[in-house]
Amino acid sequence: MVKQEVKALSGKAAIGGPWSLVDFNGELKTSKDFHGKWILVYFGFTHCPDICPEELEKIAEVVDEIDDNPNVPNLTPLFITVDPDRDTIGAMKEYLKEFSQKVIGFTGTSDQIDNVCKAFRVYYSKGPLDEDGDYIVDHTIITYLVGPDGNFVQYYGQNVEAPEFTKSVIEKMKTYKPHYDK
Ligand SMILES: [Cu+2]
Repeated sequence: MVKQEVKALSGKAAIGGPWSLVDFNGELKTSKDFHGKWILVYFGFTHCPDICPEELEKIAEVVDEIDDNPNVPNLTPLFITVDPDRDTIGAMKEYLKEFSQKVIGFTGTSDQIDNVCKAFRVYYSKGPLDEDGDYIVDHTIITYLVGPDGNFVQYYGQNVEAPEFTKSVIEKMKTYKPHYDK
């Protein structure tokens, strides 16, 4: 992530907001369905060669640590695809079970994906097709922590390792004050 993006993210303007997507069981879900829960939101795609697998492993580790901690609430991880053409609900389900039974996969129409990416200020761009018709999708690598009121709390970049990440989530949970003003 470039410096400017970090700056933008730490600004006052809201990150996140309402969204509606289709989960990997084929059910239409909205951000409201997760009110009352702590969630992690990560954007990626199942054909991602190395970054998404690494980030998903990290997320799975953080979530297990949090869920094992009796002093804090549980954490629900969401994986939202930036490649809805290839990431069907079946493909998402097959892929995500390799990492954790807890991660919920989301796909949707291009408009739905566009909207949620804009809300979280996630950038994504489909690359050129190679000779096999394969392509990669360049995308922002950030995991967002969203509180039970549905508001964004904190973001974690690729450089944040699982122990530091876990520690921060615990701290955010313990010092949390909800804002039910939406
Ligand atoms: Cu990726």
